[in-house]
Amino acid sequence: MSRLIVVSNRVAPITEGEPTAGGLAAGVMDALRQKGGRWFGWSGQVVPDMVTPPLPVVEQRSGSISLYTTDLNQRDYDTYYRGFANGTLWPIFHYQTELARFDWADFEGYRRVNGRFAEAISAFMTPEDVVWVHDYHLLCLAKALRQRGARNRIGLFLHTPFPAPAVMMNVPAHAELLAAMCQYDLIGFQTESDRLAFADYVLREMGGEARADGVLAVGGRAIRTGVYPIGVHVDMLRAEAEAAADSPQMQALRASLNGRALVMSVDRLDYSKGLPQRFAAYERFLAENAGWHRQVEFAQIAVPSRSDVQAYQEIRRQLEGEAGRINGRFAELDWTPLRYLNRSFARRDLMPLYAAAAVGLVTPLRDGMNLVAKEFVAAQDPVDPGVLILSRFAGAARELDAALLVNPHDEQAMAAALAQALAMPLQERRERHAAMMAVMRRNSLERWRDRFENDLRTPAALESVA
Ligand code: ADQ
Repeated sequence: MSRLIVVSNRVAPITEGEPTAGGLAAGVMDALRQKGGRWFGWSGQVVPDMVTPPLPVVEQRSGSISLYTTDLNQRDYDTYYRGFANGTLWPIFHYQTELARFDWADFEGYRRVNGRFAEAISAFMTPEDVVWVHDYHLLCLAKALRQRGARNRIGLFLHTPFPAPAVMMNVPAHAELLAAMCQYDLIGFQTESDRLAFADYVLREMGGEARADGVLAVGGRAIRTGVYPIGVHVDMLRAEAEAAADSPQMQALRASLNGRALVMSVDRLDYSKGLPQRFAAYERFLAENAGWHRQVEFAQIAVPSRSDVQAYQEIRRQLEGEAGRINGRFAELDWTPLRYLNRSFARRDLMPLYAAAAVGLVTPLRDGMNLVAKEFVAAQDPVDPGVLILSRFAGAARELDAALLVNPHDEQAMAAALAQALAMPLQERRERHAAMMAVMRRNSLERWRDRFENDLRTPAALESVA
């Protein structure tokens, strides 16, 4: 079978003997390990502009896998990563049009870096290789590879949502961007509504045609589209939760909770995750349910990310203010209702925390999938499971419909869901948990990876487009 080349903005570090942390990294690493392959991406390092491209590509080997990384210079980082990818596409793809900024110079930088990646990949790619590209940073990569003569099968998996055409069209470069996406052979989405939004654009704005099996014909090309909800390693997560259930950290937590119910949230600190709305809902819950005072604590773990993008600095300030205000309003000398932690946790410490929580509060305004929701369910003890409150606007809500589904803009409904979750009888908790586990076992991480890879290797015939 032909070799697999994976391309993503960042490459996960290989940590010998340790399972890889996040969903994307774990799924990709497994795929590469099984068949051998290569993974290309940015090293995470930014070098001064006087270091001029092409920047060197560093190869690191681990068994059958080769990792290739390259640095970015400051100008490329500012325009491609901070500018167009995270200042324009991320907010637009999450329907936050007010937060999106656009500058043609950023788009130019985005195209340039996609071109540089293509240049570097061309140096080791053979005509038989199959290329699996990840996420919104690299929408123009297939086009850049084709401009360099590549006729390989190239697929894109989009981890984020894809917005409705009317929202996408806020980006002045939308036509060029979508035309570039149509140079992929396969585009995978987390949910059917993301896939339909993309198809809608291709049909209405580009004069494409759709076939029942998800193939789109446009500009003389056949593009396969499909839905591949990303999953988690359910059994491994539960094992991790059990293994550390009595760690010193967990003993300390239990002692400090002193029998109070724990409500848990874990996110990257991102405006798409709905944290201000969540804090407001918790405040309302406390205001309306005096009986729960001293009986409950809400722990929000939020790891700072993209902190050099202005919108991220603003949301961080806002949350610090809100956390202080809510505690100021309700706290007692022996009770802190909201614990706000601005740091990352190792996964082996996170899973027992999830398991110890009575409620997982996962309420993004928009999310491609949201793996925290799946990790929370997987980590629970099936005999006495916690309750998941989940935003309807997370991709995960399609599968995890046995959660308490909420609209994150509906403060009243979220406060009511908290009260319902905290009081939910054991039998109902077990039933909801079992239903969610059954779906997650079906849509495993292996299945996500295998289905995408198989479809990528299977060409879609243009002739049969009706
Ligand atoms: P993210 O937006 O990063 O991912 P998510 O799916 O929740 O969101 O994945 C985050 C991962 O990081 C999880 O594995 C979680 O455990 C971990 N994590 C988050 N906060 C943490 C913290 N404070 N400390 C330690 N670990 C933390 C993007 C898309 C999602 C999509 C994924 C995968 O935005 O919608 O689900 O890719 O496709």
